Amino acid sequence: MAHKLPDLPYDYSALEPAISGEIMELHHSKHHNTYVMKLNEALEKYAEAQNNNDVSAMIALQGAINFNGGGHINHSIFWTNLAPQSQGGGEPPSGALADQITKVFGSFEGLKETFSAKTALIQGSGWGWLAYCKASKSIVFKACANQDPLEASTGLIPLLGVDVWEHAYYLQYKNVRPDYLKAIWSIVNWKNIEDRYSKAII
Ligand code: MN3
Repeated sequence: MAHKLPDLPYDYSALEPAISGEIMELHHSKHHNTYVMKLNEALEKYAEAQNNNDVSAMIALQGAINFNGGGHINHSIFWTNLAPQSQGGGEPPSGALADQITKVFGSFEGLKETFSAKTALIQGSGWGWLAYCKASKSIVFKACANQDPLEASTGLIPLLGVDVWEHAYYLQYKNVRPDYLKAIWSIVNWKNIEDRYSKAII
């Protein structure tokens, strides 16, 4: 069963001006699609290695599965974490999640400031995450390098992921990652994050 590139729940240009249509089209149809294709290739080889009982070959494929599988998982979350303003993008969270944000970060503004500042500092390529920690029953910020998938790497449950690979912003924001991180709050789909939070806390 091959993995497939999921459709975006909005048009490529629907997140403008925060993220340009050009970036969204390349990011989804080229970058994410490549992760999906390479994940499928790696999983085919993995199945072959399993058939041959070739443990060495299976181990050698772990890196490709982590990178491309992580890329597929991360982007699939990211697209649904965003929404055009006409579909609620940028509207602040409410209910239990809003209460949790105030408890942990002082306020919604405090969360945005902390998240943006820590994500801006990620060296090289990676992702900033707002996550749920089952052990502490609390939301936390976590940075991940490359395409390391949050839950498989840390046990934390992903709520909001922001991609800070240069392909996510460079065509529009050049080297100024903080400007991208400031603009993205105008298109964050807090309804999606509330849904993820309500499932995570069960
Ligand atoms: Mn990306």
